[in-house]
Amino acid sequence: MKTISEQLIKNLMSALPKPAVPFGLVKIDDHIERPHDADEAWDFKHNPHYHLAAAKSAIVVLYPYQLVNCAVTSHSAKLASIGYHADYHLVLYQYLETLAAAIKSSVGHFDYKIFVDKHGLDDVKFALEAGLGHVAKNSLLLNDQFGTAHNIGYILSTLKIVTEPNNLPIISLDDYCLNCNRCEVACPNGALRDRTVLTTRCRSSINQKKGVITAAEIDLLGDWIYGCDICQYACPHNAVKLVDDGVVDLNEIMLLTKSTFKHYHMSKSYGYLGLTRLKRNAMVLLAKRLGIAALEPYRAIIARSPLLTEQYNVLKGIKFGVL
Ligand code: B12
Ligand code: SF4
Ligand code: SF4
Repeated sequence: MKTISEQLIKNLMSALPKPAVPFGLVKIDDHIERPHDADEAWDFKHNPHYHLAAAKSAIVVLYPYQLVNCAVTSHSAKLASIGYHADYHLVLYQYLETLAAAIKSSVGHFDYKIFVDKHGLDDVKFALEAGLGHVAKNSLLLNDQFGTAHNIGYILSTLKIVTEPNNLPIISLDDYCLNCNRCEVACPNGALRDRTVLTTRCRSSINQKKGVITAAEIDLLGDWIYGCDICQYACPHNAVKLVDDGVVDLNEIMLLTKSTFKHYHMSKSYGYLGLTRLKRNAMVLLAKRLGIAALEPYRAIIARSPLLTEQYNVLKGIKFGVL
């Protein structure tokens, strides 16, 4: 079995052509306690051995990003900061691939699997166990240096980690939230309770859901076509930069073709939503702000898609207070 020390990882990371990122290590137990009724879905979410049978450790990395904010007009909408920047799924995956290759060239072959958001397992839990921060009241991992504006990724591998006995990762007992509750107050939908998100009320959850957005959900949507950063803006541990290109034009979204969508949007973190869901969100925001008449120029486009037609029918039944 191959071993690796924390110091070697640090040295290899500092030689990579990317900004320094905080990292931590997690030792994976040989035996994972499973509830008696655990099914495949449970294993996918909680059992590292389901993903890599001989997993011994994880190298967990926080990849910071700049939070951005900007003004919207009646026909534009905001993208979450992770949608403004290059797609973190790709960037962070590539970063971890490069790190894994550097480790291989140093210690020789080992098996590994990379996780960034969509690959299974609970990312916040891994970062927590790696001692990289604590779960904040906005439910995200809060790191003392980078606040909550970072993405989490890790290399699950068969490498045995060698740490100094007094240098083992400690689950953070610090709580940088203390008596603060600015995020809970700032959330326009009251979606934050007990450090978890009430997904039925969270705009980020609603604008990423599948299917039609119901009348009750439309009421909860704000200016966001993808995600929502309000509970991160509110946090004193985060810095927000004002930009003037952080919005998308809703009319332009309605006119996108498959190829223009692919060209301009597929390489962003919201590209996975696909063209139809993006148009669904644009339709909802246009109708909410300007009334159903704002969709008149797009009736032929809407008629070609069952989801957009269904969404149009929901919107038709709502009486909007037009801006
Ligand atoms: C599903 C999901 C969502 C859903 C539901 C979120 C949720 N909290 O359940 C929605 C769409 C709402 C969402 C929104 C966002 N998400 Co999200 N999401 C995920 C995903 C894919 C799975 C999370 C999950 O399984 N939730 C269901 C169960 C496990 O939730 P839970 O039991 O309530 O556990 C949550 C909390 O309780 C807490 N938690 C974990 N362990 C512990 C332990 C203790 C003791 C406590 C108290 C809490 C706690 O973290 C868990 C995940 O949020 C993860 C990636 C991953 N693979 O883990 C990213 C992830 C959590 N999301 C992320 C991001 C960036 C966001 C957004 C900021 C994006 C945006 N701008 O819109 C928002 C933030 C909303 C918010 N305030 O949380 C990042 C968070 C990075 C960080 N700093 O923590 C992750 C880790 C993706 C990544 N790899 O970077 N997300
Ligand atoms: S992402 Fe937006 S809607 Fe969701 S909990 Fe945070 S502030 Fe509330
Ligand atoms: S706003 Fe306050 S309560 Fe919310 S995550 Fe930041 S420090 Fe914690």
